[in-house]
Amino acid sequence: MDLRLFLNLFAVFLYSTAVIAQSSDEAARPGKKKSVVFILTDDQDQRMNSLDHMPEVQKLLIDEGTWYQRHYAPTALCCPARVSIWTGLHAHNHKVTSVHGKWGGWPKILQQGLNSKYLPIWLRENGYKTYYAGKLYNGMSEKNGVETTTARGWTDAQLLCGASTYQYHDPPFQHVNETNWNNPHKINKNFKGNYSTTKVADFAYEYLREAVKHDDPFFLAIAPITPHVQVGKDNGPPVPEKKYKGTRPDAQIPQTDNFNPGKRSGVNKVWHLDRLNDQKTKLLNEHYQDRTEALLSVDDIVAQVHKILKDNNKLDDTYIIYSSDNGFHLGQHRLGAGKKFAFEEDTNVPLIIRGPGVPKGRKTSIVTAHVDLSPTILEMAGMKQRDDFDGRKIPITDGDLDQREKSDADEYANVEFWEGTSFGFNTIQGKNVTGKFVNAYKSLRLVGKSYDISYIIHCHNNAHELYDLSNDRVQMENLHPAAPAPESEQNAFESGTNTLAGFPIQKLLQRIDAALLVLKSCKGDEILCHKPWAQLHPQGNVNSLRDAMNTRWDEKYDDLHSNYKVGFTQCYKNGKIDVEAEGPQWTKTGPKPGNQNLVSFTNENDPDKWAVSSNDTDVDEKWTVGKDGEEEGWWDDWE
Ligand SMILES: *[C@@H]1O[C@H](CO)[C@@H](O)[C@H](O)[C@H]1NC(C)=O
Ligand SMILES: *[C@@H]1O[C@H](CO)[C@@H](O)[C@H](O)[C@H]1NC(C)=O
Ligand SMILES: *[C@@H]1O[C@H](CO)[C@@H](O)[C@H](O)[C@H]1NC(C)=O
Ligand SMILES: *[C@@H]1O[C@H](CO)[C@@H](O)[C@H](O)[C@H]1NC(C)=O
Ligand SMILES: [Ca+2]
Repeated sequence: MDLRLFLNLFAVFLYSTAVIAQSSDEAARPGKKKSVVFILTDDQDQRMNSLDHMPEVQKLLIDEGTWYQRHYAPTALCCPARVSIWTGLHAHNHKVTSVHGKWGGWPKILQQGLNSKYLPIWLRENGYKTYYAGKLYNGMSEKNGVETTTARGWTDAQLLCGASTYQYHDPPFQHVNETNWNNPHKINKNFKGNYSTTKVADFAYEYLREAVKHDDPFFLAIAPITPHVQVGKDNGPPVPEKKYKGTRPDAQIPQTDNFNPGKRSGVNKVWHLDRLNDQKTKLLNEHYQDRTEALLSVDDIVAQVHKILKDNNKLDDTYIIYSSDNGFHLGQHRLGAGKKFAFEEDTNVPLIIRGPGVPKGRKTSIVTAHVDLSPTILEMAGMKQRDDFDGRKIPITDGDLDQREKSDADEYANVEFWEGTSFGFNTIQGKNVTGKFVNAYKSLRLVGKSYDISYIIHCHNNAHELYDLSNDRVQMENLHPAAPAPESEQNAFESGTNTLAGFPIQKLLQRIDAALLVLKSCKGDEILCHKPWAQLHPQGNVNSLRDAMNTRWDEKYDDLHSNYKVGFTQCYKNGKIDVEAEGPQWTKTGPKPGNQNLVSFTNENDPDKWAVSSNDTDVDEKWTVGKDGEEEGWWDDWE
């Protein structure tokens, strides 16, 4: 199988917000060092309703805390997403774009200096005890030198490391503590007979029981591989714990309009996919059941963590955060099992927070993203924000949530992706699809008072997607003027849908393209990732899409758009960040011309031609399958 990597640019999510001082409730005031337990699952969806099948999450977190229903993974892939979580940086700034090779995984993290610039290091400086149990990053294997240099910053950690990280039985851990970051223990492969999720849980409970004995504040991360597919040997869906196997025979992929739809959707290869046959949808549904059953072991963790905190009178003093590194799709848009797309299934992930001052049973639709988690945890620890953070603290009190919800100017999430993707589960015109394809893109989620928009620009063919999620929650109708259409039919725009939320689509596109231009280049305090309009209108009189749509700005955006379009001049199938190939950039002083000779859009109906029509080969790419088994694909797009 062709293992060259693609760059997937997942849109980074940003939101512009009015500069309103956040009212700090007691619980969140700097100076109070609260403890935090962070439960991070791997590839858990929100859009396929996985949380509905987790009764303890419902009872102890959703009913007792706040559910952030529009929380996004800025890059829908384990390693880039996790680095964004732990550093507060978008992938275009931390530069870890892949799970392996030259572009991602452990070696890249070390090379970028990120092992000494992430959350546990900062928390320790503030007197925290820091603990980790489970999978931290990808590629923490012997091959990549993890036995000499491992993760810093943990008081004590049991990290899933090495070739069998994604095996549900006999999990391998590396024991790390504060004295051995530079000469850690070897990976212990002898947890024979143990089930990965319960072993992670066991280590975590040990840490928690130790931590609650002391007055020191603590941070504990619990990161099982659940419900990631099993990789290495017996590749396939996640393996539920024995006691849960077969207990959820009725769990079913939600039958949304985008589930194996009769009509085509998306762009490029996705547009060309054949509808899945019954045998394949049955496999996907079995996969869904395995995910559901595997997640019950995580549900147990939620219950036990809650119990330990409660028994030790720490519940009122400790936040519990629950999230997943990226989402997952199973059959939506005719895709197989996987992630990496800008579709909501892949990018919109669970985030629930409970703890001191956090409203109970509240559901909020404010847009938040993984880059916001480290800022939020620093706030919980009573620490100052860092200048280079791309994210910002999430409101966790009624007052702050009200304020953010009221603001019309708080609307962005930016998703980006480098790398490629495969379609091994699919056929096109009856033929199996082999190989990996360019899947680099930039995308924007934009949510305001009366609009809910998703906008995606792919490298391949310069294809654009534009969805009105208020009417089309599952992204079936591409409203872009150049959207593909079935032969001899017109696309939605051509057949008369030329407004979105009342805005003329042509004018809307100029504005959101400009916002994305800013966001794809945003950086810490220099170019705020949540205030694109402030860059575009330094006079300060435009704070939202609605403001920017005012006809008085038509000429400005006509002009800007004719000179600076978001796009790519060359596509890569791997994680290479080639700024020169990423079109114009935004800088502190305004737009910077890039090569405008963008890969041109062709609505190519011949899939064979289509597959080779852009220059999608990176000649540098010599990467081959790793020995640690992490890279071996399973059916479609499992990484
Ligand atoms: C760290 O691990 C080593 C090796 O087991 C052990 O000797 C040492 O006591 C541990 N240090 C702490 C602080 O737990
Ligand atoms: C791990 O396996 C050992 C040996 O079979 C067993 O004694 C122990 O209870 C298991 N631990 C967990 C958490 O399953
Ligand atoms: C296509 O893929 C299916 C499923 O993996 C396989 O059974 C079949 O043999 C393949 N067909 C060809 C022509 O390779
Ligand atoms: C494709 O890329 C190769 C290698 O970089 C380059 O030599 C070639 O000119 C490119 N072709 C096109 C059509 O851009
Ligand atoms: Ca993942």
